[in-house]
Amino acid sequence: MPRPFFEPLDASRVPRFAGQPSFMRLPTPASAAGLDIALVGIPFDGGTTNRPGARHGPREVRNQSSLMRRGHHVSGVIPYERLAVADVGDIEVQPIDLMQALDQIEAGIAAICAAGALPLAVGGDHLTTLPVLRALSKASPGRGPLGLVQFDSHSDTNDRYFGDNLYTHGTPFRRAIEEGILDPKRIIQIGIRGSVYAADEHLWAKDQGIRILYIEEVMDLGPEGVIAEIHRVIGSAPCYVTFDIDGIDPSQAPGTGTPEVGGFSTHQAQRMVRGLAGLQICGADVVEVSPPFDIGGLTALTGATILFELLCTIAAGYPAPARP
Ligand SMILES: [Mn+2]
Repeated sequence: MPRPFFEPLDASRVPRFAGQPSFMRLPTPASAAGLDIALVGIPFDGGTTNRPGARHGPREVRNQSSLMRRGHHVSGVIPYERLAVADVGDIEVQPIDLMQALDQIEAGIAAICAAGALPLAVGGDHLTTLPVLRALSKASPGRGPLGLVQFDSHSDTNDRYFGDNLYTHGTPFRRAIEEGILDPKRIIQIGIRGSVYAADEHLWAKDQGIRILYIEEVMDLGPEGVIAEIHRVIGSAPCYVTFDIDGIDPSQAPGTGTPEVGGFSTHQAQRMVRGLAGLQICGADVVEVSPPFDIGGLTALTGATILFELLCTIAAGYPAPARP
């Protein structure tokens, strides 16, 4: 018998910044079959309007996620005892053609949904959330528009950039509302701040009924007040959770493309994510971690930690195993 030879991943198909080490040091099955939650990377930042680099996010979040232990120190939840969780790798997405990339990302998430698993994704820039939402919507056609919990310093509801470009990381939630995927009256945006292009930049979002919590209100309310407002806006119907790492203050998460000073802290972020327990979450992501701008892996570690918090928050809704 000849020995089996192995080839490196084909770099013309899977870009060299994609591929794995694995999230949370979990196994890396080829598909989501049999999983409850599929951790998945989306190494694409072609929607970035200023400083690119988030395409490198999944790999560095995987690296830093090796610091995560099994259990949550507050809830006691060990997600791996309650749910089948694994890292299904990166979605195969080429970095050149934006419209093709959106289709590739949607197809990758659709395969996870078809296997019956809930996607927990790591971007990539914030445009990657749009094809994730499209796939979730098509996977459950009778469900109706989703709610959205968005941690972010930007609303990402602008109309177009540099002429008539509709698809950038500043527009995904406007497109998702237009496409009927999101119910704007069940969207809450937490941590919005920073200089704007125009004084009425958020007018469209507010006119749709989006609840914008500017950072000033977030700080005045504190995590408990924000959590109460999230539950009031989202209610008991299904929702998606998207965590843009630039919602956190750049002193604690500098590795991102569009930092805005004056944000909430990592601790406040953790408290708010834990408060999502009880929501009917059908998918979630952490986006905009940009390793080229990072310092000592701090932002990737923050992204990995938020990913773990999301995982534990979702798992808290499932029964704990019986103890002997
Ligand atoms: Mn964003």
